Amino acid sequence: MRSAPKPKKSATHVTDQTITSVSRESRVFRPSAEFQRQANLGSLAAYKKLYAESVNSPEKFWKRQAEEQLVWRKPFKTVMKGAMPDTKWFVGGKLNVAENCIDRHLGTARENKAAIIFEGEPGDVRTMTYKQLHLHVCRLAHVFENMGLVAGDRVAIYLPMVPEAMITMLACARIGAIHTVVFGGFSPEALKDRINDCKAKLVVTADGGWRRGKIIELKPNVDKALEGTPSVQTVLVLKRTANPINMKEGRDVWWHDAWEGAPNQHKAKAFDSENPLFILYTSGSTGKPKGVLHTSAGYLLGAKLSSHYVFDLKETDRYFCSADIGWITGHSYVVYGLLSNGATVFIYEGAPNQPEPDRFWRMIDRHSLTILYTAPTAIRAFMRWGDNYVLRHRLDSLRLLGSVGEPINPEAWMWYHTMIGKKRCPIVDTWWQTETGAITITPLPGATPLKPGSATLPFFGIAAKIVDDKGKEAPRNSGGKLVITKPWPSMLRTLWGDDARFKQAYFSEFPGTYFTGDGARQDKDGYFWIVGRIDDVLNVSGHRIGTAEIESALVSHPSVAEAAAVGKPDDLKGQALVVFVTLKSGHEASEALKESLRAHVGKEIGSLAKPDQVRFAASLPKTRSGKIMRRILKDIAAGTQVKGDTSTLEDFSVVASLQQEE
Ligand code: 6R9
Repeated sequence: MRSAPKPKKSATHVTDQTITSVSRESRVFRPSAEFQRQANLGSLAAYKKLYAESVNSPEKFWKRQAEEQLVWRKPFKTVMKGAMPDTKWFVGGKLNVAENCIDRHLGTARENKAAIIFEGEPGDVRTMTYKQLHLHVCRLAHVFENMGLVAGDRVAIYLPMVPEAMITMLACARIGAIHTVVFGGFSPEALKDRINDCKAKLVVTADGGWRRGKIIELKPNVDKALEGTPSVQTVLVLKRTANPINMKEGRDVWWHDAWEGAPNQHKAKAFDSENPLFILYTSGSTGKPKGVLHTSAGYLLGAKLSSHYVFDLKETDRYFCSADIGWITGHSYVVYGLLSNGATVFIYEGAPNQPEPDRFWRMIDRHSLTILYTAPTAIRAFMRWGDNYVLRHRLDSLRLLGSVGEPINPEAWMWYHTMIGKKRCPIVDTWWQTETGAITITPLPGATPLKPGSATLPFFGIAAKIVDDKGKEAPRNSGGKLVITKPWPSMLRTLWGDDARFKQAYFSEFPGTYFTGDGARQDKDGYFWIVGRIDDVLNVSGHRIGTAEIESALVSHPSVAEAAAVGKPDDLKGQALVVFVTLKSGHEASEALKESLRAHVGKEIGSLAKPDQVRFAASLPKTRSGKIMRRILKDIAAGTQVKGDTSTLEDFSVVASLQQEE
């Protein structure tokens, strides 16, 4: 294993720069009395009291929450055991996660309530009640068992955003199989790597999904990936588009065939609190994506409790989260957190501008949706498409808005607040990560005064701090590294198959403390202002992309000698991806080669990782020990003056020649 590099010096200076631009923001928006009156938590004092208990007496706090929020088959004996990072939660307890999301609502007033409302891109709508969802999940659980799947087996899910994606996750949970959802935009190569890393036995996919009026060819991608995946025995294929596909005899099975005759009641087994629930791959600063492992009770409790408080869930809500289930937001805030609370979840299959850029607003009015949770990159796209698309619609069913994935710039916040929320809806800017499992720093909408651009205050149980490079708490208003000093129930347990990398990546910088990889500052009121990644991870349109993954994809191209990937500030995407490439001798720089390199990265990783800009260079700036100085390339990409210490640069003329190009 390669060890994670120490965060670069550049981090601090980027941090400082961005801090000045957001530190001018001084507007405060208090919750309205009307919202407060109906809120699940209606005052800042109430938040402070519960928060203090949650961090000062975590065992007492989490015991009560776990008993109240979850349905246990066997009560736990010990709330938490062992120090971070090896803390075990709710030891001795047994439960079934799917039962906690579905069966608990049966026989109650929720039984015939809509669990899922689905709108396909072509406009088809399906509603599924909790009772119907139960029948579907039970049948699929039988299908899985008939295929010979047992608890602990891995299942890769490569599906469009359709109810069956949620059903598949829940059927895995029901039988104790570990799911790993791979976003449909990832390439066959990326899918293959993930399947091989966790040795999945089953792949669940579809004959396609709709996106921008076209069919996403999921099955051909699976066929290609499976040329190199010896662990896979079966592929279950859902018919969604009736797109012609090849079915491989003895391996591929249609969902509707397997389903035929499967009983619609299924007796769920109870599993230990720490039974693995899912693996989700996410980019790190070195090497291949990391298989973040989440377990059952702690994860579910974090997702459920945060959904209740952050989205202020009420029985009558109709909640829309625009994230795909391929990301952690889709896991915690489409599936587990919402269904365990018995909420109605709206999901949409396609693109936000299909057939026109008002699709979201049309759906909000059509289905009377009350909560919208989306990403700043989407909000900035809506702004760019123009107010007229919004003003055509009433949007009067909305009562709460959320943002996730990257820092939201105050301008986008204000637009979201005025144009979408009509100044009536609080905005919850939720900071969290694949690794934290659940929302970690966030306003509670009936309690927390909002400041545009700030994720505000820590959620219950989260001991968040800003520290300097030595781990000492940073003074208010000075930038530093965001860490969490105490364990919390929904934190990741390890990286699949690589516990050493888990400890190295998150706990080596400050032993005993979780390092988030983000830079941030806390203002005089203790509010957190997140700046962004300070490691070699980029955030392009809210998606995490490791520079190491991009670089290794580029150097696998026959023309490329060396490559360096950096982010460049971008009005729409947050960060745009710029790559600097040196060529092997005998290879000529050309526009056609740029295109072929972009396509190559798309093929290796997926189109979400295609560079926005490819720049050819004679050589790359390096330290005397041979390390590429990415912070210099960052300045060059942004077109700003090269700042910071350049004394370790091996050859300064490289910088001058790079600045001249392009
Ligand atoms: C949930 C999710 C995590 C990284 C995280 C940070 C950035 C997420 C944010 C935010 C500022 C917010 N991030 N939410 N930055 N404000 N509200 O996005 O998980 O894909 O693992 O990304 O995203 O940099 O470290 P994940």
